[in-house]
Amino acid sequence: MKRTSIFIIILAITASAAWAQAPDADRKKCTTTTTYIHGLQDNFGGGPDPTTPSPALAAFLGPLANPATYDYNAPNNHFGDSFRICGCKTCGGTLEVRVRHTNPVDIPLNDGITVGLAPFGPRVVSALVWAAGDPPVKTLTFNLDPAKLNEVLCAQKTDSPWLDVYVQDDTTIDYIKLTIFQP
Ligand SMILES: [Ca+2]
Ligand SMILES: [Ca+2]
Ligand SMILES: [Ca+2]
Repeated sequence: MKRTSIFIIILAITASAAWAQAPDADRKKCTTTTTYIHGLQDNFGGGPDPTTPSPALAAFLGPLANPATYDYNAPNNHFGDSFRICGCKTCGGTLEVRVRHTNPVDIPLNDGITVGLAPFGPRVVSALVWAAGDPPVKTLTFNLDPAKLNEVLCAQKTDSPWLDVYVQDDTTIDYIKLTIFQP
């Protein structure tokens, strides 16, 4: 199945909830909101949705067993996908990830999500995916700190830096929606 890659640029005055959380000074500097959606929003169905890892993430995932696409159901997997950002300077952003326990379930409570550039020195996000008592399907949302985001993106010294997302190892990803605020 073909990947869905929706690329929307909105000159944003209208505010999302995430936008409303940006500091006032940053909000004035950034008038462009870009949303990237990878993976079909198909509720984990319809077969696997492919990923497009950056060269650095592909090298990181290479030695790991059981690489995962979107909607990949088996436990003990390593999921990675990358987003190519237009320009390195941002006022922050948000990351939305639809997740589900794999079937069969294994040990999702120790699963982690990491956002940065493989092999993940500076990190924009480093967190557990699941908390005790969570339902087996949920949507994660992270606010992306602009200083950490700029550190990872601008260090690449390119107009099209990568942002890598890595999740392991008993979680299935339906889709990832990345929103970036820029001047
Ligand atoms: Ca699918
Ligand atoms: Ca696990
Ligand atoms: Ca999907």
